[in-house]
Amino acid sequence: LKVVVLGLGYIGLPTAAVIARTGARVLGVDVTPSVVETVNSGRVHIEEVDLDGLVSGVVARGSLRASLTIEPADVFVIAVPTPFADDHAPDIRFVLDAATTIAAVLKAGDTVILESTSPVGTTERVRDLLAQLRPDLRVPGRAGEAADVAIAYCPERVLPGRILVELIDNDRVIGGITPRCARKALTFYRRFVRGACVTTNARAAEMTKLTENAFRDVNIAFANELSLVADTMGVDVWEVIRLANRHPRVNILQPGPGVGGHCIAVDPWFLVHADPANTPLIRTARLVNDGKTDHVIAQAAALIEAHPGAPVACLGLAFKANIDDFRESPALRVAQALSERFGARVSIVEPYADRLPPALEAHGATLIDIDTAIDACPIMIVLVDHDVFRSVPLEERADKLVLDTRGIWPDQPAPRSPRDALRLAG
Ligand code: SAJ
Repeated sequence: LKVVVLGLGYIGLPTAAVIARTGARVLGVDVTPSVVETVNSGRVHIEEVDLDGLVSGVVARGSLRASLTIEPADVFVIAVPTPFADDHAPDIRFVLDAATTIAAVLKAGDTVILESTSPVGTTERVRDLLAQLRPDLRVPGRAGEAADVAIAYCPERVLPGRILVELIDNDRVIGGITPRCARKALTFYRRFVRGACVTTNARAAEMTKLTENAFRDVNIAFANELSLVADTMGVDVWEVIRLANRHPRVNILQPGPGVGGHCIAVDPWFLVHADPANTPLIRTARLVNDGKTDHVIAQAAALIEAHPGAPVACLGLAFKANIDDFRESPALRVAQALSERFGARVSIVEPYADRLPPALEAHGATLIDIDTAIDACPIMIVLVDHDVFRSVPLEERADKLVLDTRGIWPDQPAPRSPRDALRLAG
């Protein structure tokens, strides 16, 4: 079996490597020369648990290669980004580019699978584009009609930090343009997926993916809204959630400085954009989560202003714990806003970064380690729940002024909130 994976990013590269491990010959195609070179030398350009060893192994065995140009294959997997424009309209240009690339080498008997998170109807657009570019091939149409190629949508569902485990263990939803397409794609996923493979149609599979991430966003928004109310009431939100979650049918997620990453902060907009009139809840959740970041910026600024001259450490830039991914990160937004306002008073601790993003450096922020922060910074703004921050014992931070947006230090003495700090400061 020969497989081409288009897009060697956070999803494409691990997927390509896992397929290569099953004995298939895999070609990874990417538009970025440095990515192709890195993979061909057996190395990885992204940080993900165990990915480096897997990639170096399959590249050394010759099962995985990377290239800027496509080759004929039996199965094509599209794993390219689907960003959105300023008005939140989904941008499926890269998916259509990938389909155009595939059209050049497509032959009867091949399977084309879209994995990128996409607005409902995208797989049908891929089908229509292939039909237009390759009038010599019969693309799937109605159920029961014969077709030369199979086309399906199968969303990735992996969690950064657990990608190699979840690629294999998670259940997969496989949506075919027709039931025959779904069955063909299912045979492919059965090579490496241990979880259940459930088939449906392409539109339902597309909406399922958007629904999963919108569900999480709405639930995080609930936690974030609670954190604001609890603050007004002078109650510890973490304790309230812990206690409420003892109810057998309540399971509240954790508040934070907002929602980041390239999925949960993006995908709900695809639903809102498709049907604005019927999505007030999903839309509001997005606004609540983005608004939480502004709230944290205001809280932190109030704390810093109440203690003139005191050095400040922002703990974390990543969009969530224990990863090196800074895309759409609320922590980064907070750190940026604070360094813009308070300049070189603000230092950043981020064990997953070698250097600061230029926008932060431009305002005089420096990257320091956690020990230096403990020694030098009386004000600490916790923005990411990295294990290395969580493990700082009370005796090293008892006298600090802390704004803990992730609830990692439940034993921190007051002032735990900036309101308390301001009260103490008079
Ligand atoms: N977050 C909170 N509170 C929580 C949980 C998360 O504030 O209780 C924040 C995180 O700090 C982060 C953001 O939400 O900023 C998103 O993190 P996440 O761990 O919820 O999700 P992602 O973006 O890493 O991965 C999600 C997953 N989707 C779901 O859990 C429904 C993953 O399974 C998907 O494959 C991935 O999106 C994707 O690629 O779509």
